[in-house]
Amino acid sequence: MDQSGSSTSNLFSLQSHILAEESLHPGASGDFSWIISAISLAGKAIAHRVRRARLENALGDEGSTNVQGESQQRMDLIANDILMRCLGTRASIAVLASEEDEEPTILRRGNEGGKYCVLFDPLDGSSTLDTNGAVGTIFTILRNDHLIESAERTVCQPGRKQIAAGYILYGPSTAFVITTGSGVDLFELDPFIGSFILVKRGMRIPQAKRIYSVNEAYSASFPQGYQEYLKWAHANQYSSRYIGSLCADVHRILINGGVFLYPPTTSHPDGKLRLLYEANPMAMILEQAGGMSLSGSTPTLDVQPKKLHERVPLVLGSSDEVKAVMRHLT
Ligand code: AHM
Ligand code: MG
Repeated sequence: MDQSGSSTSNLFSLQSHILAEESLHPGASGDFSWIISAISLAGKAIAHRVRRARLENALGDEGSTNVQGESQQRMDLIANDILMRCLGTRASIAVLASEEDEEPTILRRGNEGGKYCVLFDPLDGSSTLDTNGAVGTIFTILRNDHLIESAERTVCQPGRKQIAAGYILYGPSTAFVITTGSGVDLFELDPFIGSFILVKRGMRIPQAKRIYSVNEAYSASFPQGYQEYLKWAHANQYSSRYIGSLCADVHRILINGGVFLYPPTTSHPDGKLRLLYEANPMAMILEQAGGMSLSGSTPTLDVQPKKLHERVPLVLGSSDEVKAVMRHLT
């Protein structure tokens, strides 16, 4: 693999990549690569279940709602269970927190060890599954602080403190995008050998591209500045692309450029997307790829979370496109 991201005949797996990165840090224990291997195992298992969801009659509502009052899809719960089972066995994890669960799961307390906390949205965009849409698992890894008693307060760290973040996109192929704070790398699952293979190293988002991605049907309830931006974009020959599944929309933007917006609306006055499970991991990836992410006028990564399931407005993408939105908001 060369720096431009073009393929060579070399095969480099996600596992080897993480081990190679860890070897650059003298004294690294290998705990971190165990966590990534658990997430990668979960990703393969979820990809398999997503592919067979209709055959297994696993689509549709479970009939329950999560803590945010949203209906849970059967596949949300299946993906959540797979992640819990894969990550729950890793000795270096103190706390797991899932968008689907009201409370964080404490695996280890105080001096029982556990250097890390892992937070995830098990199956983002699951409402598009019925129509064979692309969905994804979003994850982030934080350092655990043994001195903080409450698990909720432990994981309420600003996004700047994330030590790794990524997503697994279950589309026509299964893509694994990860950053550990030194660039963004893309792996694709080779289903024949069962490994995520490095296909692009050091991804860079195009600086500008006249494409916005927003649920425009809600635009009448957006704050004035967002409406002004959309008028300006219409007058400037922008295109629109919106899948309604964050991983798929962000993946397109990471590769092709453009801007994603989820502003405050009447039904979601703070925005819809969750700071800890959705906004922060995507913001870290976008910033590491040379893009930007803002929540209001604050960089998303600098927002101090107040509670586990907090929501924030989100504008992220190519830096010039995010700045164009901001010019209308201030
Ligand atoms: P979910 O976590 O319940 O799947 O909700 C998050 C999803 C995102 O993937 C997507 O960006 C957004 O909700 C779409 O919302 P809307 O249907 O309001 O446009
Ligand atoms: Mg989600």
